[in-house]
Amino acid sequence: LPLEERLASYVVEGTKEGLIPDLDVAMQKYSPLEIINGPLMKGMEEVGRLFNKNELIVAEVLQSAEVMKASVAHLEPFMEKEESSVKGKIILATVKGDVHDIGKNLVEIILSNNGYHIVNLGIKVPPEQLIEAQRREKADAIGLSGLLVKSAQQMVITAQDLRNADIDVPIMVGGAALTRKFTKTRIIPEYDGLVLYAKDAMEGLDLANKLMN
Ligand code: B1M
Repeated sequence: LPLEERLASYVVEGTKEGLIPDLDVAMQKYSPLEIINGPLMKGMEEVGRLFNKNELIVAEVLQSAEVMKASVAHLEPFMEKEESSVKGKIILATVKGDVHDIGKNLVEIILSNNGYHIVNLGIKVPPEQLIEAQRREKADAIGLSGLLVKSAQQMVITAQDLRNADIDVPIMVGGAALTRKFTKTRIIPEYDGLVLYAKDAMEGLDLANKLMN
């Protein structure tokens, strides 16, 4: 198989045998982010498709997630870093009921490589925990991630709870369950602060930079 297809197939097959040497070869041709957003994401999309058709079980999807995480961990030291003073503090969380964290952790890497101090609260984070963290950390923005359809609704609830706790810092939302339209029609009316949608981690960085300026 050509290199790009091999990279996608590590994710689909959930195997790490040969992965690291191939990542190193790929880095002679592509940037770390191009590798993640290209062949590795393509593999993940295929995993999602097969899982949807019941051709993969959760345990196998977990193996694929491990390959994705190992790849990101290997590529991370080679990503471009901006040596700057801290531009701002951002809390990140995957919303209550949702365990998907690969995308959120990618957002953390991109933001922290570009001058942001990140407080990553992890997965299945209930609104109360976010409220407590915001009171403690006084972050400049809160980032919510979610991949399940029900996570979109959970973001609305979270935004309402934050508002009821008198929090109005900008919220950035992202994850496969959402679209740009969602933030316009669903979250904004529920929240006093800005709610911005990022389709991927780089767009998340652009939004953060705009917010801080
Ligand atoms: Co699950 N899963 N999963 N899963 N899983 C999906 C999301 C699904 C679409 C698969 C499918 O059926 N086709 C489906 C959701 C269906 C729906 O709700 N409509 C699904 C399901 C059903 C489930 C379970 C319910 C399965 C079960 O148990 N029966 C279960 C849910 C458990 C729960 O959450 N309570 C479950 C579990 C799992 C695993 C644990 C096995 C594993 C996750 C491991 C982990 O994250 N640690 C897993 C995986 C890997 C997937 C798929 C295959 C891949 C997700 C992924 O990591 N993508 C996924 C199908 C798919 O998306 N193709 C699927 C790579 C990642 C880099 O992309 O997270 O989208 P993503 O992040 C992107 C952008 O969205 C954006 O930036 C990133 C790229 O730069 N982004 C942000 C994300 N967050 C952001 C935040 C921002 C800004 C941008 O600002 C704050």
